[in-house]
Amino acid sequence: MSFDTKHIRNVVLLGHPGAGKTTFAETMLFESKTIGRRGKVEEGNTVSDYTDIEHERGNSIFSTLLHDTWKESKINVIDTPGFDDFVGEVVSSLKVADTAVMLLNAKSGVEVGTELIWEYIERFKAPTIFVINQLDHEKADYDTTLEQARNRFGHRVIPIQYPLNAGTGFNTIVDVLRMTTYVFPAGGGKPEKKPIPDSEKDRALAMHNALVEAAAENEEGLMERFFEQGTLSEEDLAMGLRIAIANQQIFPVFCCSSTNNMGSGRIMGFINDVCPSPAERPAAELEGGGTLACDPAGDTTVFIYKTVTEPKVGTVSYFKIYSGVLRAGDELVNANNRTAERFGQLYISNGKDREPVNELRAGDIGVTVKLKNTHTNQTLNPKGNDRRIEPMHFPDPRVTVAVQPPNKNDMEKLMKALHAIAEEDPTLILEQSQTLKQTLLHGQGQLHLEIVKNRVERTQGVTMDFIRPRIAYRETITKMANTMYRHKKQTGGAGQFAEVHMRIEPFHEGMPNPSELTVKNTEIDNLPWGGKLAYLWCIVGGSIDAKFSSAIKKGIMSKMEEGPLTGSYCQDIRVSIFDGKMHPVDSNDMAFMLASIQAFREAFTNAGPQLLEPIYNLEILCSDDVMGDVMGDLQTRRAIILGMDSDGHYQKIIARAPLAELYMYSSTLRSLTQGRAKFSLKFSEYSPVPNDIQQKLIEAHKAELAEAHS
Ligand SMILES: Nc1nc2c(ncn2[C@@H]2O[C@H](COP(=O)(O)OP(=O)(O)O)[C@@H](O)[C@H]2O)c(=O)[nH]1
Ligand SMILES: [Mg+2]
Repeated sequence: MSFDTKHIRNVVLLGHPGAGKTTFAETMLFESKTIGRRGKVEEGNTVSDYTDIEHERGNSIFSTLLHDTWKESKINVIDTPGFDDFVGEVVSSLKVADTAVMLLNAKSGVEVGTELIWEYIERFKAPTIFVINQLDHEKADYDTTLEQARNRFGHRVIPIQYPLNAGTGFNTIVDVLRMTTYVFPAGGGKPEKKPIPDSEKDRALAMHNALVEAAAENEEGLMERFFEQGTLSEEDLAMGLRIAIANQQIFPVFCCSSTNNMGSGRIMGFINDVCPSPAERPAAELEGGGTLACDPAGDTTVFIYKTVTEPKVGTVSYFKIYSGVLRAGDELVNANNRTAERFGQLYISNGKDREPVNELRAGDIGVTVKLKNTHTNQTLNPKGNDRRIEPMHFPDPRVTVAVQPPNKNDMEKLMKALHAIAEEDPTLILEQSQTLKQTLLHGQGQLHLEIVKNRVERTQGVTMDFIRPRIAYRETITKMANTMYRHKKQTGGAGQFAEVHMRIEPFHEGMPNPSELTVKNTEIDNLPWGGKLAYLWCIVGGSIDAKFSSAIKKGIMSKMEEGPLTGSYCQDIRVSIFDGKMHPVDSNDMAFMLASIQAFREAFTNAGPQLLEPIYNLEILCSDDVMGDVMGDLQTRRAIILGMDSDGHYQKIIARAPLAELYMYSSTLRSLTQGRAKFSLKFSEYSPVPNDIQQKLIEAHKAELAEAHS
């Protein structure tokens, strides 16, 4: 059966790992009678966590598409992993969802994962409801959790429910929207509705009025009626809430115990009654400008938000229909690469179970298989229409490892496997680094990379080792040096002769011409790896013919590419060629190039050579109690603290540190803080390596060369 756009609700479950998203999803499916038995995360039998890796780890790694029906609505539910290693899954799920459901754990309140995800909720301007879960836990603390949420996310966080008896015996919720009390039977499920007890009437009424006022606030008509009548009719209240939620003016708060199956029915009811349908969200933005309204009568536009490869099946593509109707058998054209694709079968999905359907309408989310050449972030339309939904933007990688197979012969196989995974996972970047002569994997965290490794080994049968990536050092000089070099070879017939006199200096923008030299020609090149080479031709009186200038420069460039200290790129150097000698027969380009290489090497060594290393800006957010440990650890990493800022019960640390000291920082930080910190990383600049470390690096390079030549 196919659902009308106005009866579709797309929700994404978000929250810190362990908040109870997967368990909550399970109770939604159970309460809506989509499944007959509730699985448990611990027993590895939930609908959402269905992969082997998830069973082994005991938590979600991938986003999972589920669906159920509640009253008139089909609710598509995307369960997401909470770890920031898998933030890509949060981004893609938020892209296609119309309402975010943020789960808070009543025993731990607002956590680092909550904070991280909030950034994305704001970025996507997603209508959001909060669910305070685990109210049955002996340490459940509703008031503190609510207070933290209001402190962090503002007064738009407004409770619709509060628990009467949070803790081990939890079974009662006061609902201040309906002004009723829900009392659940022992096994959960459908609650009994009772009047609000006298002792709670004042509190409930005050909360009800706050809710009504907030709902009226953003609509002039409602505000007037509110002032006239002192309250709002149920219809007006529902309308006010709809508008306020769609516009992110209210983030309502609900109560729940997922394991005891208490509360999910009311939340699904609210999603059905009040949360926006896909057509009630702002029109989708198109790449290159313009927007596309979610209209079932329009041309069909399908956006792929996720692809995975499944054994036996091949490519599985998850999509949202942004406009029109998609029918099984339809042929559409990929607007990104012009491939014609047939949607042979359409499915709706509950984890690993897929059910075929004949058609899906604008706003709905579905699955298809066996598309030939269509990947995440691409859009398909009928032939002749090439609109593209604005693609998703994923965060920059935060960890890098070099990979190699234990057996060198497996390299090709490994690359193929990694390519396939990188194609599915936009947060994984595979790089063949010419500079470092290593294959690099950039990801969101060590856990992310471990999962990739696990998948490669399991599905492709290739093993791989993670090794520390080399660091892309740079070389430069700190003072001026003059040198001359004579290249002379007499072998039988024609000989080789060239003599070059050069001066090298540190280059900086706008520096005056060198004293005592007459500059005939200046070339300033931007180097492909950053920094500059200034090349000055200062030959007067023709001691070297100008035709050899480019050979001399070529010699210099060859050393700039492979610096004299450690073989790294050189940058920000000015070379002036001011004298030399030629031989009428034996001088040629080759001779001048060789002379120039030697002259440069010698001059460089005498010019206070300095290694530079990449420095990164770090931003760390951690809870108060782990701040000391985080700072202590930073001190062992040659980090410089630039600033600190406290933000609720969180501390923000801004620091700079050399990349060489940040290998696997994500996992250190996680174990140091038990997951109560997050960080981001951005390249800042190159800066000088301390002397003792420079000496060690030079020695290591010498040893490497000696080994290569032995
Ligand atoms: N006591 C209690 N435990 C819960 C509740 N919801 C989930 N849990 C437990 O919390 C753990 C994490 O749950 P899970 O659904 O995997 O959390 P997720 O990481 O947010 O998907 C599991 O051991 C669940 O059994 C709840 O409402 N009450
Ligand atoms: Mg989960």
